[in-house]
Amino acid sequence: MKNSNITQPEDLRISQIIDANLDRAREGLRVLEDWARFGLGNEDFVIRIKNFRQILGKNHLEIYKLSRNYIKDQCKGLSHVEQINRNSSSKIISSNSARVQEALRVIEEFSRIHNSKLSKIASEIRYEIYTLEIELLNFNTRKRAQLIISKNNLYSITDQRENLLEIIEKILLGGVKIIQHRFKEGHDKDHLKEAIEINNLCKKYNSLFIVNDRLDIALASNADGIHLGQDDLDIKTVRKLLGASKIIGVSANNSIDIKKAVKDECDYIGVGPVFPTLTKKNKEPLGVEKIEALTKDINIPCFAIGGINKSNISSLKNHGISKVAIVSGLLNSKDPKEEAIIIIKELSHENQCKR
Ligand code: TZP
Ligand code: MG
Repeated sequence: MKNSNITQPEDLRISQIIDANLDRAREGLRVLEDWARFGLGNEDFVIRIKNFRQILGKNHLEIYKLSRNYIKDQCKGLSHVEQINRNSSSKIISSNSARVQEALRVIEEFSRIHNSKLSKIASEIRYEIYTLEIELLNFNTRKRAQLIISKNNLYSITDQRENLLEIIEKILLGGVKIIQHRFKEGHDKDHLKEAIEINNLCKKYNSLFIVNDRLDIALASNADGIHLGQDDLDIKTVRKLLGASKIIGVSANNSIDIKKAVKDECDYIGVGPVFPTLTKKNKEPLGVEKIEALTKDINIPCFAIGGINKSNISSLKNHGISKVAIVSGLLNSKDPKEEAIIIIKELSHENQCKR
């Protein structure tokens, strides 16, 4: 051994423990790395995880490998029911981060006397894995939400009315996967209560719950994200306060605001009003051509909004617009579930448009 700090452990059982745990840690890291690479497409995570794997690889000395079969492992092949329950990528991230953390702790303890360098490395990487785990989970949550936004073309926005929850449930039953809670009047404590109720409904139907304007209500109701207007808090401030796991949507109605929202890394944009609407009376409609021109080169999802209902969707589709956000067209419908089904079908790919 070149490094004079490293001595043969006095007991081969210790070498065997270190060998097993270096394997364990490196395997766990490989699982995380492959998810970062193929599941998240995130190069930064891949580089960080690969670096940990390589450091451990370099420190996986012959003396450890040679002790691999010193004592026959009686526990080989033992599994736990929890392993079968890892049915989501988040659970896989958590369990493999724990696997790496535990293995590193064992290495840290058992190498302390004969290989202080390895012990220190194990301790340092273990702390970094705690942070990495949270970052991966946050990124994963946001990725999932982004996927829902990119795959779903109908976005339903609420207004304020008595039987709102009942209607929302019907809309969710119709297959809508994105709901925004929008309110302009009333008391905050009522808004929060309603937000929590809508969020629970959304979770029941695997749908996203987004709060309009209000960061406090979004945080307190544990919404999946927030929708900001041009006069609300800016994206960067909201991202800092809301964290990396949440969605931020922005209303932008001109090319400058749209470009700024994209640069500030918002997750989607609402553009409108397309048509005249009673829901936002004092805004001049932009028209379909203008919305097409504003959104055609934007590489994040753009939802047209304002005065949209099942009878004017074909004119949007003729201009290549296939994502819409609707307030009254769904809430005022006699049969919101059926209305949602019809609109989703109209917007779908079978009903092809230019892009
Ligand atoms: N932003 C631009 S238009 C609009 C908003 C919030 C209101 C859309 O409501 P409706 O009832 O779908 O026309
Ligand atoms: Mg607003």
